Amino acid sequence: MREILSTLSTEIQNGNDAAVRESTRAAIDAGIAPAEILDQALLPAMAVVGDRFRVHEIFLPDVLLAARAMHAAMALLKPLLVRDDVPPSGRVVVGTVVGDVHDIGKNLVATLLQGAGFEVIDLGTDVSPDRFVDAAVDAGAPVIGMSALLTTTMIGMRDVVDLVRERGLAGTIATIVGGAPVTAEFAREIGADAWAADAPSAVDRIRTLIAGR
Ligand code: B1M
Repeated sequence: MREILSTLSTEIQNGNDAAVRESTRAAIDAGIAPAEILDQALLPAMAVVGDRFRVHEIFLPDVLLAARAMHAAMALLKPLLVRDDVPPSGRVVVGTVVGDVHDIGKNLVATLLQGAGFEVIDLGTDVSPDRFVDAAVDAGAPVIGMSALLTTTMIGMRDVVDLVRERGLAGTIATIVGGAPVTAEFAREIGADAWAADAPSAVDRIRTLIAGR
C-alpha cells in the first residue's frame, strides 16, 4: 500500500499526469482513503517540488507539469471527497487574491468545504477585493475565504478585510485567510477573523465562523 503512495508522489514530482491518473486509480482501488492519498502522496510531492524549485534544481515548466499532474489526481479524488446528498451548511466565497494564480490549495479548501456540505462560490484566481466582497453580498455568503501563495500577494488580503469594514459589513461577513506564507500572526495583524494552516482546519474554522453569525 505504501508503495503505491510513494510511486504516486514520485510521478507527481516528475509531472507525469498519465501515470498519476493510473496510480491514483490504483490507490483508490486498493481502498486507501482519499484523505490519506492527499496527505501521504499529493501534498508532500508538491512540497518537494517547491523545495527543488527554490534551489534551482528544477524550473518553472517542471513546476507547471507537477501542478497539472496534481490536478489530474485531484479530479479523481474530488468525487470521493464531495458528497452531494447533504443539505448545504452555509455559503462560502473562496478565491486566490489578486496577482496570484496558485489555485491548488484553494481548490482543496473548496473541495473539502463541499464535502462538508457547504455551498461554495469559487471565484478562481487573481480575485480583486471588489469581486470578493460583491460576490459575498450578492450570494448572501457570511464568509469570504482567501488564499495566497506569494509573499508579494498576501498583502492583498488586507485590502479585502478593509473593504468589508469600509462597506459596513464586518458584522455580517467574516474573513478567513490561508496559504503557505500566511501565518496566524499575519491574519491577526490585518484584522482577518480567522486563519487556517490547512484545508481541513479551514473547514473547522469556517463552521465556527458561520455558527457565530
Ligand atoms: Co509558484 N511559487 N510561482 N507556481 N509554486 C511557490 C508558492 C514558491 C514558494 C516556490 C518556491 O520558490 N519555493 C514561490 C513563492 C515564494 C514567495 O513568495 N516567498 C513561488 C513563485 C516564486 C512563483 C512565481 C513567481 C515563479 C515565477 O514566475 N518566477 C510564479 C508566480 C505566478 C503568480 O501567481 N503570479 C509561480 C507560478 C507557479 C505555477 C503557475 C507554475 C504553479 C501554480 C499552478 C497552480 O496552482 N495551478 C506553481 C506552484 C505549483 C508552486 C508550488 C511548487 C506548489 C504550490 C502548491 O500547489 N502546493 C509552491 C511551493 C510550495 O508551496 N511549497 C510555489 C500544494 C497546495 C496544496 O498547498 O497552496 O500551500 P498550498 O495549500 C495548503 C495550505 O497553504 C492551506 O491548505 C493547503 C493544505 O491543505 N491553504 C489554505 C491554502 N489556501 C488556504 C486558504 C484557507 C486556509 C488554508 O482559508 C481560506
